[in-house]
Amino acid sequence: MLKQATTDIEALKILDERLRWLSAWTIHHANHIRHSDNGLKVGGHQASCASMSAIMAALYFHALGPNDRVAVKPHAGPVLHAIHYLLGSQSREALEHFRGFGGAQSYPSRTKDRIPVDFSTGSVGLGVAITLFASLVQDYLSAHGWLNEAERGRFVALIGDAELDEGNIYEAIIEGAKHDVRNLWWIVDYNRQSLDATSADRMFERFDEIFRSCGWRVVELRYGKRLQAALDRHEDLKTWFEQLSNAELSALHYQGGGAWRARIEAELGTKAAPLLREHGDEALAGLFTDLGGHCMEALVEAFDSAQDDVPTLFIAWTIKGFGLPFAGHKDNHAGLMNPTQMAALRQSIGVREGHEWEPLEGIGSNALPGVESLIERSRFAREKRSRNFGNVALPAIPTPAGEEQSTQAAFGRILLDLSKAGGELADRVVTTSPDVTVSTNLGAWVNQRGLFRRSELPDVFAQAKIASAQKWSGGNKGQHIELGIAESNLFLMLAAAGLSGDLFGTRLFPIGTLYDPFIARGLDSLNYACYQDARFLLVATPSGITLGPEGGAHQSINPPLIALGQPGLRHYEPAFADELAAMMQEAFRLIDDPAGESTYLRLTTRSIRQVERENGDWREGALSGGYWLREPGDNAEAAIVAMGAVMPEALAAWEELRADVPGLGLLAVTSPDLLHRGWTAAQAARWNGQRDASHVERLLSRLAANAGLVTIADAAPASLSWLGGVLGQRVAPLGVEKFGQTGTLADLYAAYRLDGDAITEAVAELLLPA
Ligand SMILES: Cc1ncc(C[n+]2csc(CCOP(=O)(O)OP(=O)(O)O)c2C)c(N)n1
Ligand SMILES: [Mg+2]
Repeated sequence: MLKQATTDIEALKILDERLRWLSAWTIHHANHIRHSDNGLKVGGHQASCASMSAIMAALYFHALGPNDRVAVKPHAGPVLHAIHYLLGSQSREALEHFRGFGGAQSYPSRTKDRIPVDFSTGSVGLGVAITLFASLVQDYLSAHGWLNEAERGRFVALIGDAELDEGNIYEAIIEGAKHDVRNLWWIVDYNRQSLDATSADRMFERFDEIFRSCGWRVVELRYGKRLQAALDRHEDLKTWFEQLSNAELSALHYQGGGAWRARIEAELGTKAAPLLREHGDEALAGLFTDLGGHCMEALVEAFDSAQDDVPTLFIAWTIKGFGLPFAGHKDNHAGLMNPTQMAALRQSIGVREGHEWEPLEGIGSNALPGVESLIERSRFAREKRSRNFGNVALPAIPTPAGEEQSTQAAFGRILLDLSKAGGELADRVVTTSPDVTVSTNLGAWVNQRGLFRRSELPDVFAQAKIASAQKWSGGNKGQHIELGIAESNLFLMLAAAGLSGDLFGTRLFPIGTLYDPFIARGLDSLNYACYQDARFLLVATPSGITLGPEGGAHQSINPPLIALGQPGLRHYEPAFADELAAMMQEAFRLIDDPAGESTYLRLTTRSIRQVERENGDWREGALSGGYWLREPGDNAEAAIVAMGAVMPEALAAWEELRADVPGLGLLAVTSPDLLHRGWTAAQAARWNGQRDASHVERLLSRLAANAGLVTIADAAPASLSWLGGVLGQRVAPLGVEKFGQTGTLADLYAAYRLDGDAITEAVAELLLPA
């Protein structure tokens, strides 16, 4: 945007006030005016909004360009809605339904809000860090020729000061430093208060050191212009002011001018007499609340002087609840103004009763044209973008050859073959891994496609002719983003790359790999990625006690249950390489389909004999969650239901038992997640008059009504035991319920009851009369 004339500062100040009013009013309306039929508190954060209104006015009506993307601190959501209300992209109706069904969401949501939300926020820390990875994705797209210089932007995070306690932020800046990340503005609303209390003084001194050592510029916006001038004139006052603790400052802001005066008189005596003489109580309070984050001149100047691409942390001093009656009070986080206080605020800014929603109500005719033209100029920048789906031709994914294969090795082969075959999909795949690229079988792909680096990174070992299977040189055409061991970063990287179609108009096909147990380390970030509807393929391998000698610390147990409860993520667990190929093809389709989702593949290093197929009938069932690997007889009394790595045990047991148990079937489950979803969806649909049975109901209805199911998976048995509830059949669940340990597969399968004997015993248990 063009530099603003000085008169715009006045318009920006009016907009700041307007945002503070509209955000407070939106929250007030939801809590005090909208009809409530259950007395449930609606809530909202007037104080957290008030401390950011100036910063956000300066950004959205001055500093942001059309390609810039912003993650807004969750509790300032109403300010973002107010901005879009002024811009004309938010409706009064949505604001009137703030925190109500179908209304503006409490925290900015990409998927549920009608305004363009660049990044959803809510779980503090994650919105901050995703901007860093989005910037990395922007560099990736530029380097690959998918983004013009004119389409590049800056990534802005608006951060609460207490939010800086979240460790994921530091994991992100360490990773960012390795990748020479740029075009970031992180703006801290340093209001010295968290949810519970005022925040610790000691730590804040250190944040700038931490950021600087990661290559950031730190700009501290302590004082507004007026306060700065006053402190410059009174050296003693400045020294005194700067030694106030967070709690003392907040308390004084709350108490107001009289308290400032009494305290200064008591502690500085005659040294401050001239200043006290010049200022009445109200003026004194006004002077000390003129902090950097509330001073439009200071904000505009700071933003205007950071126009290069160096990542910049702005620490803007603010007051929580600025301009509101509970400003500075330590308990104000969820504080709500009462109707009398709201009326006083309304009057103070010249809004007539009954005209509260009018965007520019009460703005004098002198100022109005300036305000209107500023809004007009800012509008173009904030349109909602199309999400860019369906533009990539997706080839069939062939099954790798081999009578014996593990799903993990097959995954590596499939990617290698895809790379060799070339084509648009192969070019759009971007892989990433937190230091387990080699051990998750991505090495061959990386040998082919290279590491992504903005500047050329020679492979020193290769140049020195030291033999190695991994030939990893880096450059700006590379397609693998190597991350340090921080699983939260992996998921944020996948989130950002999985939003590339939305953010940049070019869809990528991100694939991330990690060990299955370490999903838990980044779980909130994974949930965050799914919450925003980012699209990616997550490959978790190895998994389960099938990992044998690696022992209990690396053997995963519960991820299938995590996946069962995770919206936006489809779990597939193949036993055979052909299933895996079909699932990967489906995962790519789901990435590029508006109604799709992300996919989680749980794989293993166990090499098993592949099955012979008579035809391709299994495929549709495998993609829907399961299929009969060995067909049951009509009204069979029992079936073995198995998933993933333990399929050889299930097949062997089936062979052994089939003579004794006529009609015994073997059901291969490929996705408990999909089976469960289909089951509940069919139940819900029946209430709408639809009679279609779900896939799992059709599969299980092949068996007798009182049939017994022996379920088995190298995972928590609850992953499959619920199948008994579908048609009321009996279940003997086998699986892993205790931490694993080292051992051979035979040792462990026997000890944890995942072997043929366990299956045989469980079948007998179900069939023998009690
Ligand atoms: C991961 C996570 N933990 C806890 C919360 C609950 N919570 C919401 S806001 C907040 C304190 C925020 O303080 P600060 O970041 O300083 O924001 P502000 O003062 O601007 O409201 C907490 C603990 C959350 N939203 N996310
Ligand atoms: Mg705070």
